[in-house]
Amino acid sequence: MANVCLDSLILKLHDVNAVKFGEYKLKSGMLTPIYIDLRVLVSYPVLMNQVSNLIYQRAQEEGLQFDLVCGVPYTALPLATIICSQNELPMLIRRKEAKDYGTRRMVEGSFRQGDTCLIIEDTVTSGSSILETAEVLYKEELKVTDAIVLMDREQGGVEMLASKGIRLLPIISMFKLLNVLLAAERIDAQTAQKVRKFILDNNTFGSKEENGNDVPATKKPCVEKNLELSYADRAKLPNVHPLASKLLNIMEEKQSNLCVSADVTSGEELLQLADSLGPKICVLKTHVDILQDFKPAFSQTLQTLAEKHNFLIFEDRKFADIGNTVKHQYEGGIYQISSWSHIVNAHAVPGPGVVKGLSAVGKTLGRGCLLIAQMSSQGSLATGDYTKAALHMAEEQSDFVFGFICGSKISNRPEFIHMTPGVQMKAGGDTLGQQYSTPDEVIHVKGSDVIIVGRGVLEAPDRLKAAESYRKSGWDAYTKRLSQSDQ
Ligand code: 5BU
Repeated sequence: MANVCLDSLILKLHDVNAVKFGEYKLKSGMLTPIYIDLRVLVSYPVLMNQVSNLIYQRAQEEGLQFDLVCGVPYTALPLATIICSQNELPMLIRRKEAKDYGTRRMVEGSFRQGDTCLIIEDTVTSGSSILETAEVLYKEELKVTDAIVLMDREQGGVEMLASKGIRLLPIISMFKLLNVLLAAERIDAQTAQKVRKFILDNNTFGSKEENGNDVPATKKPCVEKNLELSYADRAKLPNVHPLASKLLNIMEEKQSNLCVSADVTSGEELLQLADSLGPKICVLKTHVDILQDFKPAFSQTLQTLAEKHNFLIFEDRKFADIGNTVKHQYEGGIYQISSWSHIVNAHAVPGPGVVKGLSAVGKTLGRGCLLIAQMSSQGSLATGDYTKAALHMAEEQSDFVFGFICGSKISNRPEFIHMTPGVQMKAGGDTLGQQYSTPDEVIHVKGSDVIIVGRGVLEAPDRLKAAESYRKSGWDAYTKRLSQSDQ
């Protein structure tokens, strides 16, 4: 999505008083220095179309798969209508109250059990309105995996919904809005700062007034704030897994949250990559079973390079069998993965036994495991309840599981590390279902900790230069996230 286009949209929203600054008293009695009221959009058809196009464009860029669209009543309802009408998509209407006559349906429109519904929203504070709508849809046995919002107040909605298995994709963040209005001299620096502070100090659990307006209902301490601890502070947490602590310290020291996925088929090339990119990365990820020439000496040299450049090795083996089998797969065979890879990952599908089996081998060696809670591939089944189950499994076995492979932050426990594959400088995908987000989206918007980049680096004309630019983008996104939570 072109920034220019977003910038001009933000200015237009300001023009039509959809964004107001001053002192506004909310229904709760709380005073707010910013008021967002997107209900006025219905009076500006050109703007309505523009916003609807942006929302649909976002769904396409993300390669979202869905059968139906539902707007959160009322403000997002006409937006969903335009999107569905222009793109010939079936829509659902969620009733706020069941009719007291006739069918008593809470959801109007035709659908089949198991259909996936994309939710559209105008403004998100805590995410509770989206969740409320999702819960009505769940009762009808519909699936909800993604939601798109025009304006994110950045008060915890993305994280709250992620913890419920819904990925929220914001188009305009509050901080972006402030920056654009400040640059255009629509507001002064003092106002921008005041609003930033208000937003960060108030983890408002947005409730929708009957008229559909987004309001902070109660003031709660900013629970999201402690999630914005620095990597170094998280490394010192009492419950942190020793390997997570080591990784967080490496990240801080090398100013790198970049994991390069060294998906090459020659052992020699992989070792060369490890040596040349070593200074730029915190983790080197391997798929040892794609090497044509694996020899035990390979893993020894790789370990030496990991020590030399201070990075961790992550064999992306994706264990997915019963405990007894994964124990053998991890320890034995040709690769003897447990002897050289600091980190491995596992699917949650077999249940807790898979972690128990891996832990029986790896725990005494100081190894750790990431559970695959979500995947970057299109149509992945690791969503919703599955993601929640993986989260629960990790919490139950946090002496060996220290984090997740996921698309966005799914746990509020700062000792868990979130690592995200499917990253390139430009959002998009490949022809085999891979889907890409940008480093900024992954780290700053979605709250993950580590970007995993394969072809973005491997297919670049100069791999070292590409690794440096991913390192910098990932690190800048992290410092941006931190500085916003500090203000
Ligand atoms: P890419 O070249 O950046 O698309 O490579 C991504 C790597 O991450 C590749 O090794 C995949 O096997 C790995 N991966 C992924 O892309 N998506 C996932 O959900 C998981 C792993 Br789990």
